[in-house]
Amino acid sequence: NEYESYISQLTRYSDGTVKLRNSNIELMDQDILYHLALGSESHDLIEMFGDVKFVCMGGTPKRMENFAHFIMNEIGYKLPAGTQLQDISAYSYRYSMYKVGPVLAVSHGMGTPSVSILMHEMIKLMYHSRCEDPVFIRIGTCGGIGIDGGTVVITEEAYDAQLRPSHEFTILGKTVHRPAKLDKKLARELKALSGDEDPYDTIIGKTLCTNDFYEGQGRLDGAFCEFSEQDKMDYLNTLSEHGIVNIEMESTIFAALTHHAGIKAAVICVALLNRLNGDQVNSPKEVMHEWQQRPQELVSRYIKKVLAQK
Ligand code: DUR
Repeated sequence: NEYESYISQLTRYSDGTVKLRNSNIELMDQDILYHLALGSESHDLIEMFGDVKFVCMGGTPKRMENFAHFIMNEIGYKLPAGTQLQDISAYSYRYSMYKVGPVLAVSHGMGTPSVSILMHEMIKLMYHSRCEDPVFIRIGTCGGIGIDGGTVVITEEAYDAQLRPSHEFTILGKTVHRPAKLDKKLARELKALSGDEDPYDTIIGKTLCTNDFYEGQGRLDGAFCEFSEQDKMDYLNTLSEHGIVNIEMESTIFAALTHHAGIKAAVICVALLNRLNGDQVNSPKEVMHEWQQRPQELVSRYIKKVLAQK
């Protein structure tokens, strides 16, 4: 449609490389990506990252390091003899980043502010590196609503805590909303890669994004709780009536900034529990570890499929 082609003109050069919607950047002598420990002059970003096609993000450094090793094996990528995977952003002491051929695995921390800072720098990294048509995928965890722990959820649309399909920014003291849109086609493509043989469900649904894990997600077990169990259940049921199947803390900012940048994006989270049954995350750690492989497995199938088409 018209809006999409407008966004695409704003955000893409004809060769598919990322255009920045900020003319200040090209006027600067150098651009320091402070929280990644990279810079446009200190590093040859085109040489380092020019071939990146898939940017996979998740909360913790360890999970993303595991993902990097996993995807290396899956796509049969060989590191030069005698070398090891390295955390490219180690000296930021903020985020971790691993590169495996066309795949970047980056940790984004918890919640909106952390993801927001990273997204600005990752989008600029795509621009400086002249990456062509990169796809961003968040691989995360969430609380399910009416779904079992271990279920994989592909986000169809992200909603803020007031059930608006957008992310609210405060810029120069003013409130700005940007649509929290994800690529519907990509979501369907990912869903199609979930196998009938998988011993768990993979579903597409709406995701609620909150600014807190406890009171913000209607938990009864935070340091404070000034609502009743009935209030909590009423709230979760209202969410469910709106088609919301899971709750996490990053989807609206991730969707809003990728969409604003014209970057194709998806959010895939595994549910760690069914919030209709409780609030504590108490499954054995081996079980949760296995569950967290599930979104990675789906992303791997997608990456292998795209690479095979090239
Ligand atoms: N998360 C939630 N709620 C849950 C389970 C997981 O927000 O019930 C996600 C988002 C956040 C981190 O990054 O995991 C909090 O544990």
